[in-house]
Amino acid sequence: MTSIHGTEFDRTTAPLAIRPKATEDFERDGIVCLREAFDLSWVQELRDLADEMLTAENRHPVQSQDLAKDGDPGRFFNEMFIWPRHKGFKRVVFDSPIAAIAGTVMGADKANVLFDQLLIKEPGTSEPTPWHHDLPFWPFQGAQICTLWLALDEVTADSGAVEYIKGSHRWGKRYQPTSFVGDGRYQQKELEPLPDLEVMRGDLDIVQFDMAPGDCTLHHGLTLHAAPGNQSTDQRRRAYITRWGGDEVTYDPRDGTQPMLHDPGLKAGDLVECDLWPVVWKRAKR
Ligand SMILES: O=C(O)CCC(=O)C(=O)O
Repeated sequence: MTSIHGTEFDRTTAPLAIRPKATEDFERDGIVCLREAFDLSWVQELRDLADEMLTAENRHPVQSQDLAKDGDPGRFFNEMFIWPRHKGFKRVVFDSPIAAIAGTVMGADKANVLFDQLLIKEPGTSEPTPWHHDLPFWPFQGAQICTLWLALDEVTADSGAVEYIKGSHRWGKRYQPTSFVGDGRYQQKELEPLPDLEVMRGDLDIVQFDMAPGDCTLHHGLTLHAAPGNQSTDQRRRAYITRWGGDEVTYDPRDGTQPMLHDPGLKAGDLVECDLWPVVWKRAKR
């Protein structure tokens, strides 16, 4: 047991917000939204941490970027692999219910943190997040890989809520990663190009959630998703995003994947379990 904000908290137990159906929905649709999954004290802590990162003077040369194009009136801030570099984020990863939620929803016996990320779209940001699915960006293989997207603000379609194509994790496809900075830096020749999903939109089952601070979504590593810019004039869109591996996730270093924080010291095919990708949660014996 860990003591947080004066209350005893067992972080091996996922909160009640995880409906028994959540794992079923996640498996079927590749996306599930959990309401009130995080206590507002965690949300406030993360808001403060996010704002600290926004004004940090020494940005990481690789893991930190401003993604909005020149002339965009807003700001699209991206920062990755934060917890290994910042004890405030480390506390959230290890002491909040975040790992238990990810592991429980994936139906896994354990959850390893792969990396964390802030994606912040300030009001007036026109830059959309392009359609993509996550797994081809990363040097991992496995069926239990997911992303937890935690809303730190009210999120609506207007302020940049993410859209997800339900069931796309079961299409049996792996598409070329689409670089968020708009170049072809993550080309992998064995992958097929992403079809024009905007043209196909009418035939797709697309879901988008209005979210309150503390709500989160979990999407599968192969679920296709995108997000509009933040068209609002005064509503910030701060998201704290964590990436998780469950059971039997292995290391698959390939050309054309996103740079990790450092060499994990693993061989191809090794289970993803090391200092960079530690186990944060284990299921209590069933
Ligand atoms: O927040 C966004 O704009 C996109 C999120 C995303 O691509 C992700 O969570 O993998």
